[in-house]
Amino acid sequence: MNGELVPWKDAKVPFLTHALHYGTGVFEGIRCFKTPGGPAIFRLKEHVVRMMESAEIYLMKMPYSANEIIEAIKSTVSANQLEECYIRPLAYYGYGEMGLNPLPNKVSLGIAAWRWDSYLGEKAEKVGVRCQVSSWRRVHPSTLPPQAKSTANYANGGLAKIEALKAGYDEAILLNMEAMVAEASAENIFRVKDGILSTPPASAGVLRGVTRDSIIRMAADLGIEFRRSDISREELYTSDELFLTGTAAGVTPVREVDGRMIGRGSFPICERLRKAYSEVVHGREPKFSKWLTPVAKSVAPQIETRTRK
Ligand code: PPE
Repeated sequence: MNGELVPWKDAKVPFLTHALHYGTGVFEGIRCFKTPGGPAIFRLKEHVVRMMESAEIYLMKMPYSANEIIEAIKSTVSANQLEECYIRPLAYYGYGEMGLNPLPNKVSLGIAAWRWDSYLGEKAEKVGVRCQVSSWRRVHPSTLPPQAKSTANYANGGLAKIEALKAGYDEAILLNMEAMVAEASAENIFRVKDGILSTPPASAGVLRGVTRDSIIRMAADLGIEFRRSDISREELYTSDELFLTGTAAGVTPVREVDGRMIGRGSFPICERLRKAYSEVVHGREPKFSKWLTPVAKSVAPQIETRTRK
């Protein structure tokens, strides 16, 4: 929290924290994986760069440099002595002045790390998830910038997620204001048709996913033909395969959309990419080893005894 390692129970914020009231925070979701060389963080730099850009979009002055945040993330993981974990850095306007203008408030930065194994359910990556096309549209660039990973955007994804869960589905797919597919509530989406892989361009109002980018590069490496192109709602239904990608969710096939089975219910290209992704993140594919940042074994446990005033 703001440059100090503090025990989990002391990582508290005041009730009048600006971001809590007005959604004025930007964040990242990053994962650390177990590799033969010890724990390693996947595409750390890319995540931190995206966070800096999210802040820039909102004119938020980051209190630390990208390199300082990278170092802080590494020491948070190693202090928690976690071999595999999810990492959540959040920069937010803190307690200062209420009212819509966030600029008078100090920007704070916290980083948490914890074990977060399954996101869309235990069996999701193997058997696939059931999705609903949401009645909520993805935020439009004229209302909220979709490419900023801001806490505010998640009120939109949250509404879609609630609607999907209440209707008995696992996840929501949001269309943009042009009625083209944007993304799921917390994942990008890929389609396979006649052996060709595609995903909507950033201009469709999607977050530029780090997993999405990794899959695109890995598909090229595997010789899978790829196009960045808009996907219509009807093209969801006529896909041979659909799958979701995200840091939390990994690479997860979609079994059904709106109660319709996708393709023949098997997902060979998704499975190939899912396995390749697993090899890469676990440090078993030297070609992409530059994507992994090793974490020193441990600088803990002094955080157990330190409290913050
Ligand atoms: N779109 C959205 C809206 C999104 O939130 C995510 C990640 C992605 C796409 C995929 O981006 P990337 O992780 O860089 O491949 N969602 C994060 C938050 C999930 C949460 O519940 O919190 C994540 O997966 O970490």
